[in-house]
Amino acid sequence: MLAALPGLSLCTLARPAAAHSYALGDIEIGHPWSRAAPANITGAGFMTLRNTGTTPDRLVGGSADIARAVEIHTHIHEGGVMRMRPVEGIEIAPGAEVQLAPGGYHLMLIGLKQALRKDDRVPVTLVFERAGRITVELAVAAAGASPGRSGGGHQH
Ligand SMILES: [Cu+2]
Repeated sequence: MLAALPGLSLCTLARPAAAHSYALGDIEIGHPWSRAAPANITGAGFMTLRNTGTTPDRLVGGSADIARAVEIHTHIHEGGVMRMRPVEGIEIAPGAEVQLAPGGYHLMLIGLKQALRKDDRVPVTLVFERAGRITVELAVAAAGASPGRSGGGHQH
């Protein structure tokens, strides 16, 4: 098996200007991004995970210099309220694509040591059960941005 090159850019097509992607073994990480946030609170990380191989893999953790801890969260509806709940990992089946996006799975950047500013690139290390670890850069969008939109604006 070939060793993966961390940070290898695939240079995706038909994506907004800020789009960027990475490959690690059979796992492709598409457009990791975040939203502008002040220091000392909690930030979030979003991306697309794709398994191009024939064996299931799982995102099982992460870390970032900018945060005290990185957790994997999902959102659940509970009594009509959206709540976040930590999960132990996110399964990526062979051929599957899993979205980490607002309202669903996301990385939680607990205890930001500095503010996330629009257009910053924030290194975050992702750990996969099989593929191993890779450091990707979250492209910071405006507060309230949603996937595939470079501007701010409000959605929902
Ligand atoms: Cu969360």
